[in-house]
Amino acid sequence: MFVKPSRRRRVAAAAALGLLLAGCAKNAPQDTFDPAGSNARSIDDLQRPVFYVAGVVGIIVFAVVGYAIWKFKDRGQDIPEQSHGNPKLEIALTILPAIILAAICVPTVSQVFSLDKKDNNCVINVTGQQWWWEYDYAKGSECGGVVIPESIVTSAELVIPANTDVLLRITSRDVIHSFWIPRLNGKRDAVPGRLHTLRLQADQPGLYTGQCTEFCGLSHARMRQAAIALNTADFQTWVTNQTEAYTAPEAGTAAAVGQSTFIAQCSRCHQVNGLQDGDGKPVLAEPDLYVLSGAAPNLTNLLTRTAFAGWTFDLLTDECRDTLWNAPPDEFGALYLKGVTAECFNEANLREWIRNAPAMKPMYTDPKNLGSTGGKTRGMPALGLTEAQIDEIIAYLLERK
Ligand code: HEC
Ligand SMILES: [Cu+2]
Repeated sequence: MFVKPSRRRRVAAAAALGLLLAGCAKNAPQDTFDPAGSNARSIDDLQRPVFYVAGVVGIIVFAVVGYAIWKFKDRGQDIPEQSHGNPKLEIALTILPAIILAAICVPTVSQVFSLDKKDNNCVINVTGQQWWWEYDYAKGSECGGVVIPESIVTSAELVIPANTDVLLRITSRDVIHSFWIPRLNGKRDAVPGRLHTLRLQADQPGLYTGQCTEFCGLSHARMRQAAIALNTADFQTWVTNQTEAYTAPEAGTAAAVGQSTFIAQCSRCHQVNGLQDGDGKPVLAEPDLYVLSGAAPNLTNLLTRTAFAGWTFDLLTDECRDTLWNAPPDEFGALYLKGVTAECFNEANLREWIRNAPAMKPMYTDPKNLGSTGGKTRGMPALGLTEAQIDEIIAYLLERK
């Protein structure tokens, strides 16, 4: 059958648009139009009517402009009679938008103030840096009835109690970043030297993804984050796990060898809480001496998290990740608290990272470029370890959860 090219093009365009829209509707974990908590919902409740009003105004404006273009197109006709001024129309067109803007302004301003309420017992300090987020749960905070017994420092995943308003205090150690979990609230910039607050609340247990939304350098696209909401009992279990005392691996095991390799190779940058050297002295990380931002992720309970390095690379195999992501709310917590089990461990990702991190995530850690930063790296350098050393470290990390 012969189809005119113009018609074919129109059909193709319609099909492409259809596909695009279908793509939006399916598998969109960062959909602002699908709020999952009270803060995000109050924004959504406001933006929808505003969008409709603005949409109607937009359609009217486009229609009038279109009509004028069509009607007064130059067809060689005489120049029409020139007129000047129409006070009635001008006054009407000044007052009408003023009324519309005032009507939108009142709920918007009151919304801004209500979202900015800072009274909260659950305070989590959030620090952005190139290119990951650090979370520090303030000691003594009360989150959904659970008291944080000592500061918990973690990265990649922000674990929060479901159905509870938590207050984030956001800052940055280097450049400006922006914290955003679209289904839980709007964006908040992380600015060095300033503290900005943001509330998060999730109605149900589950996983809510987000990403840094202020361009922050080379690996900006690999600076993601997730909020993990757990019910109160599961959140209590998580807090207890995170604050458990350190247990050294049994002497003679692969993990014990891994502990010494870790001390030799990793702990100048990465803290593992409670770790001691052979003489029983605490091993304390000094990332400020080696890393430009002055920090590196705390690795105490690495394998309780599901992804690493700016929540970009999975610690779970694809299958286990899909199971977790799609778990119904009442099963999610138990599954998450299992951490990275042996059968779900995505070993290839972690090995590759320890072997050569900058190959997975560009980080300006080229030794030739360190002159301008006083020898400090942005992000994690390649350490030139042997495969045997990597085995030892993995065995050690697998025990730490
Ligand atoms: C010179 C400092 C430095 C050294 C030494 C170092 N790292 Fe890192 N590491 C970093 C920095 C900085 C990051 C954050 C990089 C990012 O996500 O962009 C990081 C990230 C990581 C992460 C991801 C953690 C998370 O929660 O996102 C793991 C795992 C890791 N390093 C393991 C190791 C291991 C194992 C060693 C020792 C073999 C090691 N690192 C040595 C600086 C270092
Ligand atoms: Cu960033």
